[in-house]
Amino acid sequence: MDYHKIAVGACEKIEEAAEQFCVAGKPSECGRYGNGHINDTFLLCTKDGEQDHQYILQRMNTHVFKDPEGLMRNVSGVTTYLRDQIVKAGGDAQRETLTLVKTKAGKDYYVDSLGSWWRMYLFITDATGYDTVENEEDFYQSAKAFGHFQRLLDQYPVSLLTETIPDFHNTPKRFEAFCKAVDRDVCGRVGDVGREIAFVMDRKDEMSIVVDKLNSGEIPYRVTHNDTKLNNVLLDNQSRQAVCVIDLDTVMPGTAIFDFGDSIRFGANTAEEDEKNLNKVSLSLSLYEAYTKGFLEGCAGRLTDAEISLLPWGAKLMTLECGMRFLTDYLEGDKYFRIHRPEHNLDRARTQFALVADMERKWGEMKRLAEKRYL
Ligand code: ADP
Ligand code: GN1
Ligand code: MG
Repeated sequence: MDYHKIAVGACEKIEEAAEQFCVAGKPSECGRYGNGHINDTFLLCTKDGEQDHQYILQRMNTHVFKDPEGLMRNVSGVTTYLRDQIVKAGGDAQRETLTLVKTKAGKDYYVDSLGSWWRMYLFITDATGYDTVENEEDFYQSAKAFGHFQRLLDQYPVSLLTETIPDFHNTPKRFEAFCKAVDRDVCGRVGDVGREIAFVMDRKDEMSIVVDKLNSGEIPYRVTHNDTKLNNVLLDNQSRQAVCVIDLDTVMPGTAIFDFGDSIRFGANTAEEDEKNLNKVSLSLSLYEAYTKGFLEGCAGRLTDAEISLLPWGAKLMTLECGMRFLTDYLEGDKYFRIHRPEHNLDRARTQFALVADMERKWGEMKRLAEKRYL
């Protein structure tokens, strides 16, 4: 088994970890996989005689997720519940939801000798998570899948869910954390980002627009995904239909408006999340419309009028919030999001703010398209 192909440092104990799980046959290959910003993800291939098998092995990020045990309880509870529903609907549960692979000790995770937490999923074959939208139809399919995901969890008992990251999408609290990072300026970077800081400050009165409505009960808390990036849904390689919503670490009570908004932030941007040339950044209204249609279809009439009218705010606030989070991380020394170059988080923050500015220019149209009745 060739483990030295694997980047060292982050995952010294990968071999030890891989051996703990109940896989078919013997490991034959293992390498980094995907483009997530949080966990260390590996594709593990095994050989059982002539038969090849594939698994996703992940070292969980316990700096980000401080209660990994509660998180794994969530993932196990949610995937078991989804599996039942998929089976009842005559679907293929091994493809349409994540399946945890148990350890030889019968657990859902393994803590290695250095204290890192590991888990394993069956690899969903013949499907891809895209980092950019290749066509409108794909984006529409992803929207249907995220809407449908939320509908499937409509009756999931909220009391079973741990809040894996408290105040994850509490935009005013994210703003407070941002202000604190600016005040403390631990890396001495504030001087270089005056324009970006001013951009955020100019919008401080908007931060609580959605959270206030949740708190007042004008819009409902629902069991939501909370990280609805395009690469967190896998599309079938042949049919290009959505197969499975993945990355369930942030399934928690939240608002449908933010699940909608985070997808727009990532997928309806005409540029990549870390594009340096800001002239390439804009909101594609046709992608926005395709996603709105698919999401409302996936939710199958469950969204209230109040939620539908706030969808544009979901898009704007998720983009602003994510920009603040990237900039906060930049100011604090890049401790949260994985970066691949020195100013990566700053570049990411700038694209988010450029996208917010374009949404402001297109606000009237965004509102009109959200209110259009698609169902
Ligand atoms: P992160 O939290 O770091 O984003 P993810 O759980 O989203 O981690 O996994 C990273 C990537 O690995 C995904 O974007 C996807 O491409 C791939 N992936 C994760 N789980 C599976 C799976 N069960 N089958 C196939 N690919 C997967
Ligand atoms: C992270 O894990 P990943 O790469 O799907 C982050 C999201 C951000 C996103 C920005 C747990 O998502 O909240 O919107 O990066 N996930 C967590 O790309 O913080
Ligand atoms: Mg992910």
